[in-house]
Amino acid sequence: MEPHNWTDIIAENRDVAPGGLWRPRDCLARHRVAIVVPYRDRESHLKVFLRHMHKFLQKQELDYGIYIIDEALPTRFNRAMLMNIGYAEASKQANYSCYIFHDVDLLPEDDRNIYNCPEQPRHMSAAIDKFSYKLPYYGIFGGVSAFKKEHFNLINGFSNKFFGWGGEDDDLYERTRFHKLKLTRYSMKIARYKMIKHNNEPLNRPNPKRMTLLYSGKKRFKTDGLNSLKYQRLDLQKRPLYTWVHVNITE
Ligand code: NGS
Repeated sequence: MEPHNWTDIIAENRDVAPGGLWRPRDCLARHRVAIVVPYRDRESHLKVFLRHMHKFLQKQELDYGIYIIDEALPTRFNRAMLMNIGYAEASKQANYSCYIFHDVDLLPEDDRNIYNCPEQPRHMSAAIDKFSYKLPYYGIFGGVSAFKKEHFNLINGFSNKFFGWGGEDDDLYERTRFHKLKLTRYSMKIARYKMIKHNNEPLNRPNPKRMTLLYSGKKRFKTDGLNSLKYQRLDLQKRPLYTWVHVNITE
């Protein structure tokens, strides 16, 4: 049994404009924030995510839009490439100054976890319940990360080469360091997230080449990323609670 149906979730969020856009009515928000979510076949997560996120972001009085980047079958899932596509597609829709790259199964727990982009890139999901709210290793950069537009451009976005699970976030960390940017985090009390439970996906198996790609990544920072991004946009729909971008990519 599904805990919520779309009709109810849409009804709870009447203020959200088509495409999943919202802005405060009585003040001008300082930041325009695009939330970019890589996605494939996780409808039950998406419902929980949207219910949580619209309320959460509105409390922060942000001017935001939610972009769900849905990868068509049969290509292996490429989380990083979907982030790059989300960046490119959201940029065509509005003049965002801040991009938050967000897994669909992570829910921020603390209202002090402000979804803006500070001077330096921020790893947002430092304390996840699944890891007993501890950081698994210092350079971990997966889950949720925030970049100012200029910084994401500077590092040439994510690599497009990581198909399957793992490594793409470590490569992002290396790109960030290489460009002399500093990874920042909120305190572990604030950066708390709940992970929605799921079984490991058969379509997102660990990529056996991820270590090789990671170790040779530096050679490709300049040529593999936003400037080499190729995809086919199959559809874009401004759905009631999010902008849906359906894309085809090839390996
Ligand atoms: C590392 C992966 C990262 C991943 C992290 C946490 O080993 O991509 O585990 O994963 N790096 C490589 O595989 C090279 S988690 O336990 O959250 O699924 O983000």
